[in-house]
Amino acid sequence: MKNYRALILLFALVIGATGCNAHGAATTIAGTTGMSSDKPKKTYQDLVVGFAQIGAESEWRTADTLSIKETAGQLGVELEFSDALQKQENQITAIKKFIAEKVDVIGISPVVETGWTDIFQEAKDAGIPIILVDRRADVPDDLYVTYLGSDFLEEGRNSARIMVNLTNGKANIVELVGTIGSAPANDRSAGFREILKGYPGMKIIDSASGDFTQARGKEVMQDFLRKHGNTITAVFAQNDDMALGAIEAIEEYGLKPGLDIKIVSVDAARGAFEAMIAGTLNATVECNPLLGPQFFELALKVANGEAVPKRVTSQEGIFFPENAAEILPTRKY
Ligand code: GZL
Repeated sequence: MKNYRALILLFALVIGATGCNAHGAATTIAGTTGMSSDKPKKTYQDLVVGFAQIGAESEWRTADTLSIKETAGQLGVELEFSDALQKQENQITAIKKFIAEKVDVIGISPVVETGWTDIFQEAKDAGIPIILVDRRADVPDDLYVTYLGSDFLEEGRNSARIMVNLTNGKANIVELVGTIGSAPANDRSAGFREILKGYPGMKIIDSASGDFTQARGKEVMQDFLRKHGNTITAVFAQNDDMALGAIEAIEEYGLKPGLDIKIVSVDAARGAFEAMIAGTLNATVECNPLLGPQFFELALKVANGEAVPKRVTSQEGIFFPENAAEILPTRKY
């Protein structure tokens, strides 16, 4: 009798430790979605993905969201999409919802780098893999499967190299920083300063966050002009939206953006090309938001338990006023 009970107990334990996600795919114990050899491979049409987007703060983000949604529609993926209005607590709530819905894969662009370990562990315990898209999270490697996004450090380095050339190695620079604590803000600042170390004539005389928005970028630039006036000779804007805000502020102050004050920004969104054509922006370093196709390709592989690289970077260029008019019609965002 004892053996029979033991057998029943063992059987119950095994069943209790495994579960099924939204679509019947068995998940193995403690957090990995494994595919037994005899299970049929998932296709895009039976894939359910939860995506926790940051918000709609910039042209870049709008293009990124469009790429995710359009690609899901084209592939026939069931997409649960959440816009967090740039608040981490809303992204955490979204992940909890995706876990409850037992989606196959979770994608997230973390608004800031820290504060994710607990919720990512919950997803792992539920057997739902996480893909980082666009921005990095400061978590142990086992809590996400892969990170798809740009090399923000190199974007900062390239911005500085361009600024040195534009100013012949001598400038009083004000820096418009992105969202405080975000990977792009941290890395673009670090990469920019790494290059400037070699140029003592390049001085950062002020730095403040415009939170990646045009409105805040304008307000911060107005503050800089009140404090430093025409001693400012250059602006490093960590995205195009803040650069456009700075351009407005500089014009209202009575100086010529692009001439009196050189401006370099990041993203290479449509507004930047229009500003370069107007002569008010001197260069933009591309940060590609069209991550939808790569994201869903990774998501399907991950859902089928296939190996994927831990880091996937997007290819990007640098653009200048000389050929902005010719390139603008070819831009997708
Ligand atoms: C960068 C992305 C940044 C963009 C901003 O990959 O996270 O966030 O540079 C956007 O425009 O708001």
